[in-house]
Amino acid sequence: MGSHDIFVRYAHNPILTRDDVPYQCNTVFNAAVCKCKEQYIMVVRVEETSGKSHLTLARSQDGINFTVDRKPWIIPSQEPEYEPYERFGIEDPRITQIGDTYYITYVAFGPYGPRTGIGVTKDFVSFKRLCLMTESDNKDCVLFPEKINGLYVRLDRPAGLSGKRACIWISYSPDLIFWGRSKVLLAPEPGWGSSKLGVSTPPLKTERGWLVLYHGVRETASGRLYRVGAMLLDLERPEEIIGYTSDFILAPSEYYERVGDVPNVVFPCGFVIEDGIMKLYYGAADTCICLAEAPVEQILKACSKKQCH
Ligand code: BMA
Repeated sequence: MGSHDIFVRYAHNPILTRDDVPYQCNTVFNAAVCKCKEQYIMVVRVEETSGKSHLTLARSQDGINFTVDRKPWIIPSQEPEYEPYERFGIEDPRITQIGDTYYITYVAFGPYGPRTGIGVTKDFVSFKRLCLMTESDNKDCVLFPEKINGLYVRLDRPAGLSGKRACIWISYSPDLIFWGRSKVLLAPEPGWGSSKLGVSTPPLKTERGWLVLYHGVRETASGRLYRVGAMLLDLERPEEIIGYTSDFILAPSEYYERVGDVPNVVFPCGFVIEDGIMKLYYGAADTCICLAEAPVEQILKACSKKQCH
């Protein structure tokens, strides 16, 4: 079995398209997911026909058939603290559950560039913003599901050299507001993710370490290719990579991943784990939402490459 065969796609992908949204929009993609009170909850990025995005909720009993809310959930804020930074939209959410609280990180997009916002919900009804936790040109931010050595931990992706060779970084915080001890975790290497990297899904705690899926971008003569790899981080010292995948583990190959508003993109933002299986939800070609499954054990096994310093 090659590492690109680890994930098995749901036979009737895509599971969500704009036709499932009860109001006018251009596309749905890049959705975060979790389970809350036995329901699957998806926080979906909806791109409006204006070109701006907001987040809306979709709910399901089986993780496959989702019903989308009749109106948007998280829209750009009008509060002076946020308005200039969310003016162009809200994109690419990730969910991290800590206790009974769901933390949602999202890309706030505005005239000064993309940055990361974070807010909380307990019921997927109300949503309270906590802060904008990165400066601009920093996105793909995920929060660890517990404090490590007394500190919150996040992974993110500052743009790097004008967006070229952008790396995944790690930072720590006592309160989710003030962040520091930032350092590079993983940098692009020649190969499938040679141009830039970014974290895809929030860290999953396993006996062997924190399992994190990330995307690798390769610039080609006909545009960017977005593919997915995985890395395993030390439980106590998450800035240490135990191993990562030498090959991608998910890549555009199906028609719905190859053709759309942005072709050749698979972009996961969340998963649900059931009986040792990762149900991975991903945006395809920036146009629809798909599902693929893989045994967590197989993904862990594929994280065998050692980092050379
Ligand atoms: C990234 C983000 C994602 C998008 C991807 C492919 O930079 O903007 O939202 O899915 O590009 O277009």
